[in-house]
Amino acid sequence: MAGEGKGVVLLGFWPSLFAIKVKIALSEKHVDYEDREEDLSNKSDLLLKMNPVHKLIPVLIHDGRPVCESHIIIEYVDEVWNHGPTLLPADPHERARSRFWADFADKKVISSIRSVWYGKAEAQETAKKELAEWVKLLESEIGEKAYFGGETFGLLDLSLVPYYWWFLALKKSLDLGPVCELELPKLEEWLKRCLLRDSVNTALPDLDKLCKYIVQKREKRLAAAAPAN
Ligand SMILES: N[C@@H](CCC(=O)N[C@@H](CS)C(=O)NCC(=O)O)C(=O)O
Ligand SMILES: *[C@@H]1O[C@H](CO)[C@@H](O)[C@H](O)[C@H]1NC(C)=O
Repeated sequence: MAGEGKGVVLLGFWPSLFAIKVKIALSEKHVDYEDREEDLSNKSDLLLKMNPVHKLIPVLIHDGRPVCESHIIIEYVDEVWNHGPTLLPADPHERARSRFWADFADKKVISSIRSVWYGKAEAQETAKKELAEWVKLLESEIGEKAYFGGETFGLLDLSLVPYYWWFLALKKSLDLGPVCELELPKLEEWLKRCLLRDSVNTALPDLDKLCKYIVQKREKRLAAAAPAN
């Protein structure tokens, strides 16, 4: 079956911020891979076989063997290619700090993003406030640093940049009220710096395309959830 031979295959889905993170990591490490889009409403046999536990993308298939969960994939990529870790900071405390904030985004920020995206009335209002708090927290965490990791682009930057891109797309496509008035000069400067990298630039989807996707999915979800009359 395709994907079980030698080489590197990524099972992904273009708007998925989990898949985007992995794409940036692969590109930073100059790994050649086949990017295979999944239809998440009709998952391939390969995906179900390679990630039978979660049945989620992204999955990295390296010489026929799967690696699942985006953060685990990124650390794997960092260890395996180009002579060991360069995306993870060398200092153990810095490494722990990077993992902490990447995990914070994967647990906290993602759930606010999902509720802002799909939530109705009150639930959506609450999620907007949470999202505002999370971005303010990240604005203060980057502080005067060029990158989240310090002087150089690393694991934490590639983990957070898709979140920030999604935040911009949500702001542009839905009515986020006061969230739009937030001043985030540090994050804006950081994003500009990140966008100068080919790895980031090619992995992030077109912002307008992402906005359209967000609006369409929200309408579909809300229509499906509405009681029939
Ligand atoms: N914790 C997982 C999350 C992956 C995830 O949520 N993937 C979504 C797409 S963004 C998915 O595959 N959804 C399909 C489904 O829910 O059936 C990771 O970090 O890789
Ligand atoms: C689901 O995917 C398979 C191939 O993986 C395809 O043959 C089939 O037509 C798809 N079904 C739908 C409903 O899109």
